[in-house]
Amino acid sequence: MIQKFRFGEPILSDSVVKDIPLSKGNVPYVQTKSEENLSFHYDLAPEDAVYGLGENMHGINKRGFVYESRCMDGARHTDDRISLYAAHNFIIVDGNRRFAMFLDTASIVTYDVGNKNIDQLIITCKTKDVDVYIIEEKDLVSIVSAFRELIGKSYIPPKWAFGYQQSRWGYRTEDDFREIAKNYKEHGIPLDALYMDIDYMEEYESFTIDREKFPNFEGLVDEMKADGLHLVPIIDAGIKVKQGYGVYEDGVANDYFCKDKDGNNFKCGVWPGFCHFPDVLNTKTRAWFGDQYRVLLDKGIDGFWNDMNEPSIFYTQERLQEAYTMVDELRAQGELDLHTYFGLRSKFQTLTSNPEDYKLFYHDMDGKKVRHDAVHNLFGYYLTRAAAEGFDRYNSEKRILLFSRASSIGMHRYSGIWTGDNHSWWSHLKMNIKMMPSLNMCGFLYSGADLGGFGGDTNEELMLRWIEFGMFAPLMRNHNQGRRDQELYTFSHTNWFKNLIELRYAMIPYLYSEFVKAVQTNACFFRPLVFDYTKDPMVKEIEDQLMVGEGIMVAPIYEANVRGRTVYVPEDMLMVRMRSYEEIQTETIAKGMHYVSMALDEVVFFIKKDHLMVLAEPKTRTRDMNFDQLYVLGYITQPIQYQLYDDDGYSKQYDQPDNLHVVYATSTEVSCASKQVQFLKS
Ligand code: MIG
Repeated sequence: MIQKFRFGEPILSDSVVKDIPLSKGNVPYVQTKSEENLSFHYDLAPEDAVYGLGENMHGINKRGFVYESRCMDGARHTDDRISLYAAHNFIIVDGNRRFAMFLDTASIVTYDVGNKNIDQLIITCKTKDVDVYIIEEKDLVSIVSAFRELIGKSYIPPKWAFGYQQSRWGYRTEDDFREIAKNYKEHGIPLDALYMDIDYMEEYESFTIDREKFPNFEGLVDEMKADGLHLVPIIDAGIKVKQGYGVYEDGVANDYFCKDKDGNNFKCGVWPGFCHFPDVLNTKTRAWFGDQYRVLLDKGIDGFWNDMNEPSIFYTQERLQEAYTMVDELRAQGELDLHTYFGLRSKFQTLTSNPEDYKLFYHDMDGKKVRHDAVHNLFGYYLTRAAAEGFDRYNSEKRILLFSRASSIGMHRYSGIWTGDNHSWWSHLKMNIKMMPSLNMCGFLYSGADLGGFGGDTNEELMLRWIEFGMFAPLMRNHNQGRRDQELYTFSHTNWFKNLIELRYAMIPYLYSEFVKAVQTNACFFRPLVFDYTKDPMVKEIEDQLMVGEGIMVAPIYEANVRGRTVYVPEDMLMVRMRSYEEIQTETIAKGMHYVSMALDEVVFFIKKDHLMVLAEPKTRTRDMNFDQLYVLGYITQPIQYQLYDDDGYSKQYDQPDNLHVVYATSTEVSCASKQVQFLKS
């Protein structure tokens, strides 16, 4: 059951797709206080776990920490961070009582989940204009599906986006891309996409191409396409202030940019230098911005990633001026004392992503002037929505790959997300594992982290372990800015990587099927064990094992120098150990605690009893795979049916009945009316 309560006059966010009649009276479960701020208080029982909050720090159970919904560009995801790039205001309390809350607001929200006081959950809103939804259901799975039904179906990318993807901030020329593609090919490592970071643009101007470095961009796209590879360019939110740059001139001429308090186009510094922000909260501007992608779509591009759309602000003239004044004053004073020294230092350290700067500009929300900070968390969402709506106008039949860095709930209908600038740290692999189910609860199914770690230098062991988890994630992209290259062929055991990536490809039939079904049924693709084993007291605190799709459990390694780990097996399962597509061992494993060895080059996963893993023979490109000839693994004790979802991978007719293929299996036989299927021989 969902109840909706309205406080003040919330700005419409389009986060939800269902009209819920307003309830009167008090919000149940919580104590509402409307003092300086609007806040909600709940006394946590000792056994209560708190889930949700999507892309944020710490574990699956959010207890013990403070979180904030404030889309923010910050490259160091250290334990003291309280927000990342997203604002996902969905929170579940599960224990003594069970309910969920969704706060529909584009402004800042803080969650103290038993931090200041271990027994208190306090949710504080920056604004008093909020829609609050309370969801009550019989279990966690139903709570999430009720919420997801409220916010609408998640985005589905083209099937090739389930292939392996390689990125790096540092590919600069046409030949760089040819070189990467060639190396992957020579090592026989499957690959579906190469990413173009900001260096393909002319002076970081979105929707332009540096013709010196990419004289034949069109030719490159075609050449890659012929080889089954997709080039995926980045789009930055800020539009460079520069005469002669069409997008800038067009934007100025038509008033498409956010304004400062005096009505001038708001200016701030990002990658291109001084920029204006497209006012994507305005319908006309959104259409204009979305149409800009055509320059690249026309050249055969069929995937994009939207970056810097929190929006990220490196500096403003206003804040710099303050800093200069401080320098002048302090210089005039002569010697600094400790206090003034630290003041000076912090003045410069706080130039970037400064909350004050987000109060300097305004949106024209179709006639209504709104200061940015009141709608801050909508910007990335609406910029990405602009793109998705543009793609739809361009060609409504075809799926385009799209994911964004900033997000809020609602955007999940238009695109996926990646989780931003992590580091090549073991702790970030662990965080990646724990974040995935939270993202799924909030509707972000097509998501993933930069495998291997974006910042800092990875090493072969970390890369292997990250791949061994990342091979289960819908978005499987290796991205990096470190000094050390981390393309998979740069390590010594390239064959291990080849085998692992082939295994990922082999699993695409299962991953894709489970992904689309999760979208259609508003389920989580990645789930904590407690979602499935509601009555098992053992699973409540297990956060380093996840359910993947309906039938699989993974227990990844996220620590250095270990060659195995303890796994809790919540029911009798089939343990599958794979070294390559040809080297597979299976063994049934009984419910209970087990120490399971996992060599560096092995991936181990578990299949629930009477469920199937469906595989196909891997190829070096998704398009070359035969999805009509399938192989299954399973531990079958009685006749079962598996609903396999499959489609052409491009068109949007997800509901066509012939996309569903029923696979029948017994312990000895397997069949399907519309696909060739047999047991995989181990
Ligand atoms: O300020 O485009 O998260 O993936 O490589 C850095 C350069 C800007 C941040 C993105 C990252 C990307 C990088 N960008």
